[in-house]
Amino acid sequence: MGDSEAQLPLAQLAVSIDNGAMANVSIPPPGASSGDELGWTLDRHILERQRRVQGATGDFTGLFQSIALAARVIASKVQKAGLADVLGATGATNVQGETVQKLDVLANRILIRCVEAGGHVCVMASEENDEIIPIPAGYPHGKYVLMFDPLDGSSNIDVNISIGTIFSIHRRRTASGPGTVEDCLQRGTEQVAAGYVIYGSSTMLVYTTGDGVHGFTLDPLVGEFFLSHENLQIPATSPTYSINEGNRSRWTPGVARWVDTLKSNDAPGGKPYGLRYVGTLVADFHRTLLRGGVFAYPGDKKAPEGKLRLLYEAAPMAFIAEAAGGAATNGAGTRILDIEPGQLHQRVPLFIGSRDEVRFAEETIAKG
Ligand code: FBP
Repeated sequence: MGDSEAQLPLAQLAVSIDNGAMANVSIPPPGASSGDELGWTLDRHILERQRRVQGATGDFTGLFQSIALAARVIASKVQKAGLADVLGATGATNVQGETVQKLDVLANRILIRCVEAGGHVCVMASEENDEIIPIPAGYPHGKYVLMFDPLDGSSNIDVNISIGTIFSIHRRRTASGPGTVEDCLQRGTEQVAAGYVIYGSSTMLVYTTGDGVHGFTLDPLVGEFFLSHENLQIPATSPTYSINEGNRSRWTPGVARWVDTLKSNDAPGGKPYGLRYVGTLVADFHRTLLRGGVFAYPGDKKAPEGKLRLLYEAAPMAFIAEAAGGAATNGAGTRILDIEPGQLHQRVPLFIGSRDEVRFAEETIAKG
């Protein structure tokens, strides 16, 4: 997929995704209710998109249905985590050097199992797997690449605070057969779609294909996601910042100056900002998407590249933020979506949220 295509509005991107032809298609206008008591299910929303794309193969729809199934299964495990033996650590450490939680492993297995046999992907990659995840022998290789953080916010699992799943979908680069790491190492601009699931007071799935960000809430009784937040837009400004202040001693002078400014009357708007920090990227980003503000996990003296992973944390969130009118950078003038990945699990500093708040961060930090 060339750069120019990555910037195409959804209608044309969807066509080019499925058959490379260009055609004008229309998606239900914002706010258009289904007009009946059912509302828009996630399935119907994706099918509407497919139905209106000439020559669509249904591959993208099939992949999305597998991801949504995995989200429902993981949600059912999370909701009764305290009753089932899924809390606590496994005792193992992952490629990131982090203690692996039982729910990390379970969520990882559920996602792989839900997607591997559908014939929609040629390869997968996960925060929990050192190497790429091949499609099992005997199963077809599809045209998409799926990368994910199966359980985001691991440190909050055992204390019943919101956690999530993050996913990123690309088109394969290699021609056919088993996918390779080359299919995974693509810039964020090349994403076909990205999304996350938040397991909180309710379970929501939020996704974009680059043109419009939509949120669906799971009705556990029906077992289906229903459209509840259509065409989400991040407010351009909002006096809320989100950062782990516990890392302050390791921050660069620029980052310290930025946070100190936000906590003073020199902050934009002349009043100190409010601090909100859950410690789960999905939850901190979801709040920022709905209410505005800025979330940051900067690089610091101990970890110059920060903590968050580019391919399955920062890039998918950046794709969503930009589709919602927001911004996402590394805090030093580089758009997250423009960063060329070199390794599967590479980290990147992340500043994400309201356009003007991210810009203010950049400008203040640059003063050093
Ligand atoms: P994982 O839980 O998937 O490893 O993600 C990392 C993460 O938990 C993010 O969700 C969150 O933003 C960050 O780390 C919190 O880090 P810290 O505890 O250092 O503030």
